[in-house]
Amino acid sequence: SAPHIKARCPKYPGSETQRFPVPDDKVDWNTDWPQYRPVSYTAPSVLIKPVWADQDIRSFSPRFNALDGNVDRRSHEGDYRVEQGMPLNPRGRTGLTGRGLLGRWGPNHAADPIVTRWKRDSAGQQVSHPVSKLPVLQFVSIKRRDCGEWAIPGGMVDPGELVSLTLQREFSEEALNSLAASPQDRERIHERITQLFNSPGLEVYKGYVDDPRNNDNSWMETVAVNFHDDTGNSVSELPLQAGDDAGQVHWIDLDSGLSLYASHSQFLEVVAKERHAHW
Ligand code: RP5
Ligand code: MG
Ligand code: MG
Repeated sequence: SAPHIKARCPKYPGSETQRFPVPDDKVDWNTDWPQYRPVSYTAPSVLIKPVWADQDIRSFSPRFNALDGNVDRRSHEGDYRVEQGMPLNPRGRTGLTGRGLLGRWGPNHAADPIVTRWKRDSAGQQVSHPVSKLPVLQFVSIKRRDCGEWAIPGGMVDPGELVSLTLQREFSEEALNSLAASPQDRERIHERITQLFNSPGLEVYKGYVDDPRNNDNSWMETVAVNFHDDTGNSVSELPLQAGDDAGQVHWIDLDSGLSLYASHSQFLEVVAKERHAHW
């Protein structure tokens, strides 16, 4: 796989901390680099010990590469290295150690629901792309409030939570604003989308995410699953409303020119190819 890029962004998100610059040819841990002096940084929001975060590495003994109580510290990428008690990013150096904005040492597990429909004109006919001549897919995208980038409405898997539940819950929270809905409306939302989310879905990616919050000792991993509303009469008709960590929500056309958060466009490319859609 190509060396991670966003995990080496010069300025660490939400801070003024600058990463130690890591050139492409020094990303691999197997490349000797005695001059490497990564910056240590853990965000104040993590240091105050919220429930979703681990303790300081010196004050507890996590079981890495294992299911540790109900915290899954296994990686989708296989066993990662642990050196001097510290887990090592499976994709290599990032110029920063600690946890940054991430709660868990090692892998931080997320799930990404990719909800799609065919683009249609006002007469309800599928729209094809003028150049590729292939039908155009649209997906539900949210604008992240932390960085302003458009993204899949994904989120963290709670300890012990089934990924299938995370997918539906995060979609409801971020794209349908279920957290702010009345109990009645929440029930209605739930009824409308349960059928789609109970369908098997198409798993398009499982593994490391090139996320700007990553660092040498903690990183994002995800399971991205595509739920497709082929006829356009299930979620396609639901009113989208941004909620929780999403500032806006829209149906966006799938296209190779999309510039999205982390490595999300890579997941959408798989969806487009699998469904023989324009990319
Ligand atoms: C990305 O961060 C994942 O792909 C997922 O979309 C997201 C989860 O983090 P939060 O949205 O909870 O910040 O790496
Ligand atoms: Mg969320
Ligand atoms: Mg999110």
